[in-house]
Amino acid sequence: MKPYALVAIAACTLLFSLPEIASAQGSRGPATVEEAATFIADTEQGLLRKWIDAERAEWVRMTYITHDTQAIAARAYEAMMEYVARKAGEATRFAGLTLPYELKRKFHLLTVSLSMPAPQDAAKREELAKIGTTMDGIYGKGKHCPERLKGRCLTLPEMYEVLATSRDYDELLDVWQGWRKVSLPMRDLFVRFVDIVNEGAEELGFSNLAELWNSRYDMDAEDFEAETDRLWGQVKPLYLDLHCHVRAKLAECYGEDMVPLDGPIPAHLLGNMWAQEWSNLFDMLAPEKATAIDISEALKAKKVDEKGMVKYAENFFVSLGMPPLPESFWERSMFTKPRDREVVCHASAWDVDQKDDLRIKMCIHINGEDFTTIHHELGHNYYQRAYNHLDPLFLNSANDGFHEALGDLIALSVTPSYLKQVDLLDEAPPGYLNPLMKRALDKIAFLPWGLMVDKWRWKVFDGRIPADEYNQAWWDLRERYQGVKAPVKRTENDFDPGAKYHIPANVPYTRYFLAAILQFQFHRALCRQVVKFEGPLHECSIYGNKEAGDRIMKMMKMGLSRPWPDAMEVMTGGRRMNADAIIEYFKPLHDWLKEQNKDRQCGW
Ligand code: X8Z
Ligand code: ZN
Repeated sequence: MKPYALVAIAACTLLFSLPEIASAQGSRGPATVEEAATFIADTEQGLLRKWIDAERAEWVRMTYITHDTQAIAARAYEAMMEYVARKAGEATRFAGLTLPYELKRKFHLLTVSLSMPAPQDAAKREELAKIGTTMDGIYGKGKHCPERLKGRCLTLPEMYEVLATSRDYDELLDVWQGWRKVSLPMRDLFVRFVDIVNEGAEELGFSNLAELWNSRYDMDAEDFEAETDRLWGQVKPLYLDLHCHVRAKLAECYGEDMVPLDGPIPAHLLGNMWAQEWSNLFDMLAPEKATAIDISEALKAKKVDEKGMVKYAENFFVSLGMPPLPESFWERSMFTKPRDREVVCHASAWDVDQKDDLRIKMCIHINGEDFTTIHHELGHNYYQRAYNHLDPLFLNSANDGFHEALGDLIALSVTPSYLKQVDLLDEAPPGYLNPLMKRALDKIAFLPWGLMVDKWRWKVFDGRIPADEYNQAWWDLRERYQGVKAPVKRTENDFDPGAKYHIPANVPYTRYFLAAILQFQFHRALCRQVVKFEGPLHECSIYGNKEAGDRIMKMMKMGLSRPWPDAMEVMTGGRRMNADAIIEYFKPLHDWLKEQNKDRQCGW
């Protein structure tokens, strides 16, 4: 998803707390429900036009970063921000009217539609749009030029590779530190960014941007925040046991002086630039000696290229009864990093005309990680296409976690037996602990990170973290939630949050935390209720099950038209987010981890 996608959500609660710019008894006489309906219909049409213009400009910018494409994209986005701010102001004329449900919901969605709302002041709006594209451009163009390479520079995907494969402490440290130099020039921009977006949010009736973001979940912002804590509380014991075991193994590899057994883990040793997913450490953590599944090897052995990988993912959706992707998808997508220009490699999925102009933008590498990410991105595309018949303000998922969960749900069905079915494996190796460990290293390791990124931003936006404590507060949260620490001293001259894409790109992050929980709820419901699979959840694959596909389609087609618990009910029969499915999924591994940890001192 892109930073500005019309991620809205939620019903009613905030509609009538809009600022009283004009009252229902304005100069044109008392507002009526009919007028409100016409106003929203017109606004939606205008919004759609601005949105498509901005999408197109963004596509060009992200696939060809230059001074001019940045300026063009900033202009298009500015126009959209101007439109939303103006229309939200005008909408207050209808405050106080008793409106039919759909209409009431649309008024609310309009106010929360932008993740980056601008104030009505034109100069500030222009400044904000420019800051947005500048920060994103700095990230996209970022490189690290280590001395040892004598003038050759590493791109972020090349640094991923080092972090994934090297076990040399100093080499890892070099790329970890090197990448964090890229975000230094963002710091002042970000401080200003926070001021301006908060002003934009305030003009829409929110106390700050965090409140606007968290008002998209069909409940009060405060209740939503408490909900995320509740979910974290459910999964924390599992995370602590995984952390404990991984730390012990890292200590065996690097020595206890480098990885003390009672403290947080140095963040550069976990196989990933942000220590957010740890499956690249699998070789040191495989519980069973039997050969582990290596999708990278299988893809290479079968000579599957980048497009071929996307074809595998498409085939999965087709097996569920969904139509193939349109021809234009194959023509317009960006699958590999162009050699002759700067692009934003961070993967994203698009529906440029909000109908059928589906695309992905990725710098695909032939490996298992990108194989999963492709499923993730196509999940966005299939979701976008499923709700494309709805009115513009409903063109989104039930909440943003649903959008992020969909493709991951499909990837959960990429089991050893599925890989055998599609000829990517000759034989599924025996044992269940290896595939579970591999998955836990991604899904369970991710949870505290998925939560803390926005814990930091919520506090930044509401002022609890002042600008001169940005970096310290970031590391406090990383240590508290993830149990990781910076390997070298950090100061307020650094801006480590900016080294993660979603901060400069201003993409809310809690969606991924929710998705990590939701995808298992969806998977369990489909496996138990539709596939009627009675074995362990990690062995279930919905591949080829059209009834499962129908249920997913039914949920996706609802888009954002109903509160998310309705969509949840369609998918699972229940109405709450709950971590019991992810806990059940990993129970066999958790039991094994507890056994491994029984003589260890866990925690930090
Ligand atoms: O940003 C993404 C997707 C695009 S929505 C590739 N993800 C998060 C990340 O990379 O940090 C997927 C997992 C979490
Ligand atoms: Zn995504």
